[in-house]
Parts: sequence; structure tokens; C-alpha cells
Amino acid sequence: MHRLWTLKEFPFHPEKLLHHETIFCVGNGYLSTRASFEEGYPKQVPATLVHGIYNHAPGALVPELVNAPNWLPINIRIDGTLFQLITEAIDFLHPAKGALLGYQRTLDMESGVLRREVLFRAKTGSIVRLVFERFASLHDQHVLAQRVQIFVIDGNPEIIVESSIDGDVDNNGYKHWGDFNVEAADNMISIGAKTQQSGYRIGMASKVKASGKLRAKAHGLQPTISTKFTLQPQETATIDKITTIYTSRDTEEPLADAKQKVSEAAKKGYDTLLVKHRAEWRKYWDSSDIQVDGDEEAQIALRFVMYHILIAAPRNDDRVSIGAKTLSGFGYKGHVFWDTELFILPTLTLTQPTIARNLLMYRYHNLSGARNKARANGYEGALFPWESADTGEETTPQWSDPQPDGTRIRIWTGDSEQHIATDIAYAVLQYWHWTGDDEFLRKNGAEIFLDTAVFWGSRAEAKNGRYEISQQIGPDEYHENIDNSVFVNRMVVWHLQSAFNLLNWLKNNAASDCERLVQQLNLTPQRLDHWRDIIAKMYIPFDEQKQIHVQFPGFFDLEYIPVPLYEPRTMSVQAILGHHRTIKTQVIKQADVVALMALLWDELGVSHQVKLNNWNTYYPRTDHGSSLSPAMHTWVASKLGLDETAYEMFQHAAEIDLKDNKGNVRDGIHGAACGGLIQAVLFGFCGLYINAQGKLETEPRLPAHWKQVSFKVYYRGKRRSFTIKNPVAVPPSE
Ligand code: IFM
Repeated sequence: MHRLWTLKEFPFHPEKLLHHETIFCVGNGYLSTRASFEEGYPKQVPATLVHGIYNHAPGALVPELVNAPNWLPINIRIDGTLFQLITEAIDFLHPAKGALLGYQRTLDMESGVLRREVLFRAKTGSIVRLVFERFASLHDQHVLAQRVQIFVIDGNPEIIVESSIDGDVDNNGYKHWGDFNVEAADNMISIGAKTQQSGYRIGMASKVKASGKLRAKAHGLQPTISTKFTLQPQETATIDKITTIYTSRDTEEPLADAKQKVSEAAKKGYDTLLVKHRAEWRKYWDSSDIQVDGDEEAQIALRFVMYHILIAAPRNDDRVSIGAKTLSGFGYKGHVFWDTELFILPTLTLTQPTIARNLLMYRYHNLSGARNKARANGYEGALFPWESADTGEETTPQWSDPQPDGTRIRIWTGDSEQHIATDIAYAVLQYWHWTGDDEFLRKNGAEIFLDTAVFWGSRAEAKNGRYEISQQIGPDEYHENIDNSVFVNRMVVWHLQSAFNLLNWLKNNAASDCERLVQQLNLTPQRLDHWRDIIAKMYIPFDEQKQIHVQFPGFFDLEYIPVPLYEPRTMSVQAILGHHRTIKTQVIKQADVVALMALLWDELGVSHQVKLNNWNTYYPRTDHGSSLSPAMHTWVASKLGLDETAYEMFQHAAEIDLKDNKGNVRDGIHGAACGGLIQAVLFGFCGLYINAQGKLETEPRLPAHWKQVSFKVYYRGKRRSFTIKNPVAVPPSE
């Protein structure tokens, strides 16, 4: 039977090497490791990214998440032939380099175990089946485990196995580590190193269990343990390699701790570590699995996106957050965007609330960076950076990489994409509404919410007898530095209104915290009056005649481009027309007015007809140049009853990483597309919401062929199970 928990590659697809390296990643919320091969492969990009370890290279515009030493290398010689995935035409009579006879790779998402089986013939004619397994322990985040099994099918080969840690690693060519300390003794190899600018220290150690006499050697930056033995026909050998990792973010002595931990873990052994790892995954899935009956592809896609969120989500650390590309690639340099709060976090708020809290605490701990940014721009309160790393300071590069013509494009998002302040506030309130975590709100969340409100109070401009906000970039990043983005202005009104509700709640339920915050943030009666004035007089661009929100004044004066005619596209319309022309057109990058509707829905205070008008206006102008877009459109289309479009958008969102339909998965998983897909199912198809009486309700509109959806969510500390049946389920049409 087809297992709906498994991602499979059969046979080997070298042309998809980097795509598969990303999607078959293993991880445990502390680190992730791309699915590079133990024996290496030309142009592969092995990477282990550890939360919080950033470094700013000399000459680089911004810091980046650092590639840790590679714990994967295991080289095997069979009768002297080095095992490699040889893919050129095989000359069976003269297999000079050995021959690849078969290949299959699977990622079991239920247990986070990556497995590869390979049939290989050495040049002597000996044939072996090699089975590689690896996992990053979810039970102990510092432990990484590998097993290789060698089954002899034909011949009695001599086997040499060399297992290393490779300290000679880089991020696209730049080497961040220095101050190496490489050791090898008593069947243990280890590496200590320090990032050159930020000074984070790392310690990694490995031990091997295998037949033959094990010899450890410190070869340059690749300490290695080797062994040699001979196997008889039908005999099997097992090699277990256990590696451990600590950084100076965890302990004062990362190298010493890694060495001690590797001895303990190796003593327990691979099988015991695996049992504990699987048990931990069972707990995870028990809360997070969404089951779809009637659509196997959707089922796999939902497990895939949840798996990738879970392996990136920090369970034991509230000073790190999930980058736009999770921990699975170098894209966006590991920086954290609004992707986390508005796309990834809702999934965690509902299914793993303690992790959601960690992510919000990352913003709380970085409030000082947000305050610096507001002050540096001449404002009060807190303005979170558009891109954030370990310090909470703005890390958006000001310039793009060189374009094909050699020029660089100015990136304005770090200056002007200020809606991030409200996105984070929105996530704080959503977390509180769902969890009822009053303590978080009193001690941390309210400060985030209110100080970002203070920012907007100082940012709104009194002009033309109303309030306006100039020089913004809304979610549609194709239009830069515009005045009066309806998304921004309307969300600011929501933010300030909600700040009053929050202050009221604090006054009635946490008077001393209320008093503290009023003092600390200087929430004087004058300031609150000013907020009331902004709420009453904010300019919300709206076309009375057409009954639509206007994305920004002047938008409809731009050149109209019939986006739907540009099908079947394999790239964004922006890539087709070019950056400079697109800015002057009505092409929209991603849900903008549509995102406003998704986030506020009833609170937007407009009729269903206005929402439909908005949809009919903006959907045909959107090219989904951002991976965040299709899932947001699924959610809104479903709520508007546009069932076919909702499912089309769902499929588009589901394929972003699995099918690499944007062609950039080599750089990492699109974390927001993952979270967005789950959000689209829960809030869109299942119509899950908290009603005015504080009760959970669903207003489902399942795709016609889905028979039912089951899921669990936490609501105010209690876990609630839902099974939503589709009364009109019909089989999918061919
Ligand atoms: O945050 C997004 C943005 O909305 C669109 N460009 C990519 C960013 C990171 O995913």
C-alpha cells in the first residue's frame, strides 16, 4: 500500500540534486541538514544550519546563517573501488569506476528518518547493497545519527570505511569558521571552531561502531575514523556513526560537551537513540497531523509542509526564530521576515503553542533593535526590522546581487516595508486569543503590541484634514515607496483599535502590568487621544463607485497587463517584463488587498459583495511572484465560495516545494508557503474560527472530492479534535 508518510526518489535524479537536497532535509528544531550524500557528489551543497549562529563576512552587506562543519562524510571502498553515484553510461564489461545498479531514497516524515538504498558493483565484480540511514534526534537535539549497512550480494569484498567530520565548509564560497581545534583519539574525532566576526564557538564530535580495527586520525580539517574488514557472500556489516554538536549559545564549553555527549550517546547505541527519536516524533504528530480522506496528494503535501515546519521550529530556545527558508538552505541568508508571524506561526499557535511562544519571545527579546530602528528613522516606539537575524537589528541588504547586466537594484524593503510592526502585533493577539496565555500577554506580548502601536502613532501623518502614511511597501512588493497602501493604513487602524481593547483588558485583569506599561511606554492621555484621532480620520482608499478597496491611490492609472494571458508561465510576470517596467504596471506580486481580507475578514466591516469585488479586481492582476501568495488566495477564495479557484490555488501552493514550481527550492524550503497551506486548510477549507462568544466553530467548504478532514488544535489550554465530513464528496474528475 502507498504510504502517505513517505517522500520517495526512485531512481536517482541528478538533475534534481539540489531540489532534493532541500526537500529531503532532516532536522530537529535546533539544526537541519540538507540531504547531501555521505560520499559526496559534484556540485552538491551540503549544509547544516544551526539556529542563531550568524556571522557577517568582510565585504558582505549583511550577516548570514553559518554552515556548520559537515557531519555526513562516510566513504566506502569495495575491493578498492570508491563507492560513488556514477551516472554516466555504464560499461558493464569494464566498469572502471564501479557501477551504480540501483537507487532509491525515502524520507519517512512520520519518524524523520532519511534512508537510501543503493546497488553497486565494484570493478572486481563484487556486488553490494548499501543502505544509508540518518536522523537528527528529536529526543536529544545535540545528537545526530547515521547507519550504513553493507550487504554482500556477490563476491567476498574487502571493505574500507572512512568516516569524517569536515570542517572545510563554506556558504557559497565564503568560509566563516576559524580558530580550529581538530582532534582524533581513541575512536573519537572532534572539531572545535569559532565564527570569525561574531565569535560563536562550535564543538562537534563523532564516534564510530564497526567491524575491524578502528583508527582515528586528524587529517587537516577532516578528522577521520577508518576501518577495514572482509565480508563473505550474503554477509552484512553495519557501521554506526554518532555525532554530537554544541555551540557557545548552549554552553561555555561546546567542544568538551560535544565529546562527553558523544561518548554517552554512542554507549546507548543507534537502535536505542532511534527508538527515543521515533517516540518523540509520535508526540509531535499526535498534535500536528492533519488527515485528509479522499485526496492522497493533498495528504502527502500537508504532511510534507508540517514536517518542514516542525524540523525548523525551535523547541528549546526563545531567542531564535524561523527564517524564510527555514534551516534548509542559504536563501535569504537565514533571515526572519513577516513570513514567520503571519504564515508559519498560526500553525504552531494552534498545534504546538509552546513553540509559538518561543517564536514570539524572539521578537520580545529583540525589542531593543526595533526601538533603535524606530528612533533611527525619527519615530517613537518599536519598528521591527523587515529582515532580522540574531541581534534584532535591521539586516535587509540595501542592494541586490548584480543583475545580468551587472547593475544592482536598490532594495527598499528594509526602509519601507513597515507593516511588519503590525504583522507581529497581529500574531501576538492571535496567539493570546487561541491559547489564553495571559501571563505571556501581561509580561511580554502587551509590550510588543503597545510599543508597535506607539510607533504607528508617531508615524501617521496629519495631512489634508486626515491621516496618511507615505513611503510604504505593502505585501505587493512590485510597487515601492507608495503613499497610502490600503493594506498598511487599514491594518494600522486595526492595530490602534485593538490596542485600546488590550489596554482595557489589562486595566481590568492585570492592573499593575497595565500601570507599568503605561509608565514605561509613556501612554499618556494625550497619546491615546491622538490614537483615537488617527482611528477616526485615517485615509482608507476606497472607490465608492466600484465598491472596492483601492490598493493605493494611482494604482489604476498604471499600465494594465492582462496577467492571465501570460500562461503557461514558468516565471513571474515581473521576470518577463523586468523590474523597471513592472513597477509601472498593475501587476501585483502577491495577496495584498486579498491579504487584508484574509486577516480581518468580518472586522474589515464591508459586505460580502465588496469582498467579491475586491477579489474580482485583484486576483486577475496577481502573478503570484511570491510563494506566499497562492495559499493566502486559497484561504480567501474558499471563504468567498469560489471553490474551484480555491482548489487550484491550493494545488499551486502545495507544489511550490514538492515540485519546485518556482525553480528555487535549491536555496531552501519556502517556510511561509508551508505554513500558508495549513492555514488555508484550517481557516479556509475548514472555516475554523473563534466566534463572538469565544467558542470554536467551523464553517467548512471542503474541496468537492475530499471526504473528510480530521485535525486537532489547542484552544485555551485544551486539545480539541475535529472531524469535518464533506456531505457532498464527489470523486475527482479525470
Ligand atoms: O517576506 C517575503 C516577501 O513577502 C516576498 N519576498 C520574499 C520574502 C521572504 O519570503
